[in-house]
Amino acid sequence: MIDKKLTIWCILVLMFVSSRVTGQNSPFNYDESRVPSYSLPELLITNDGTTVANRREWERKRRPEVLDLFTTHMFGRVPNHVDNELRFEVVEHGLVLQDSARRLQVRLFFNAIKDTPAVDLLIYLPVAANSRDACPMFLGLNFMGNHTITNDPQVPVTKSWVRNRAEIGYENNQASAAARGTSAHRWPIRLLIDSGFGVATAYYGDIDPDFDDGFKNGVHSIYPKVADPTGQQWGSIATWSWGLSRILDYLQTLKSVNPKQIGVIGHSRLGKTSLWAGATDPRFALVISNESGCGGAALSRRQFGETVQRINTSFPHWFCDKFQDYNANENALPIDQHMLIALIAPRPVYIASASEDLWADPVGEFLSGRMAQPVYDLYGLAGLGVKMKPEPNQPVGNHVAYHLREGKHNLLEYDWRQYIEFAIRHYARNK
Ligand code: GTR
Repeated sequence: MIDKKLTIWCILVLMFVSSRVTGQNSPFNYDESRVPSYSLPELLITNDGTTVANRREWERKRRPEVLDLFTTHMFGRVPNHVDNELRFEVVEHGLVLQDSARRLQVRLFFNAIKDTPAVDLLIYLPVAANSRDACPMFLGLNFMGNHTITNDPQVPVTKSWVRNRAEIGYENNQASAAARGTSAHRWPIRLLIDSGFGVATAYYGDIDPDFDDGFKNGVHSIYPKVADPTGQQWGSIATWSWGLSRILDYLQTLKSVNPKQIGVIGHSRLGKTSLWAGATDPRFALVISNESGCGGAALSRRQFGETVQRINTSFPHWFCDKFQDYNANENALPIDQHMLIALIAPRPVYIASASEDLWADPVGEFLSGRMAQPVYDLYGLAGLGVKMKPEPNQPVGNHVAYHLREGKHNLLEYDWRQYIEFAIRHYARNK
């Protein structure tokens, strides 16, 4: 019986992996010529039909409307009574990387009660040896626990619920020390520190474990589900984004950090999360979407690779229930993902894809950046500067930037090098 189950499971995984890479034998479309014709919702026409002519009208009228449309139809609404005042406790600090960086471990409690779920924050800051300037930072959530992003033995193994993964010793939904450093390639701390950047991360499952449990765990457990016939309960992506804002509250209090130079970054589902965090919280100085795909930077109407129906079926807890109305019904959405990018304007946004990551639709990710341009135009800011998706490893753009990294779905040093340059360029301009 177990063998049979295992075999079926393996076949499903193989089908998914092969469809992700080659697109063969897949019910999903990987053929550009089969992308349906579609027209995108108007970015600059308000719900009552007036055309937005300037920044003021965008900021006063259309932007709040678009933000509300994403909240209502896609990500869900943070309950009004959520307590945004978290408590912070510094748990540990020390010097690392031959004393060129300071490590800070901080525990965030969701509210005043000590036993509520907590988020463990791991921060590395450059030791400003020859500079009096506060540092810029990147903040991003991680997939497997803080101990997986570094070989630093001072970072404890997460005690939170984790998805089982035998290859790194995760069993019975418990993390293991065997996973230490296994995601370090995604977090080039040395490169960041040497480039003058601080970096902060937390395990996303500390905020809300990534499975569909009907609002029983993580931050959802403190604010239990109330009946909502409109289907606007906040999904997990909204909770993770909210958590990023709470972490930002803390980072902005650090003296050695420039509070106006904290960018948010995320890969894949956490790229969807960083985009929503950037849209909802203008304090994020720049936003990076690494291969965020469907529900992130990719235009839903293209139905290329992962579709709305597929994402809502595999991950019903990521979005609000209302988003299910658009399964195989993308054209009924009052929004598409170019409008999510536009919500970040006038702040810089970087969208990245990978050449073998067709599941995330690199063309659709590029196009959402291009179609957000009318809002950047209102601010007189240059965007991608090209009409077509560039060749691999040829970054393009200005306030909206893009690259297609050669290779698979991942977050690699190549990507980080582009983000660091992008941030240096923009922060130098806004000094
Ligand atoms: C996939 C999902 C994508 C993406 C990815 C990830 O299974 O279909 O939307 O989010 O997971 O987060 O790794």
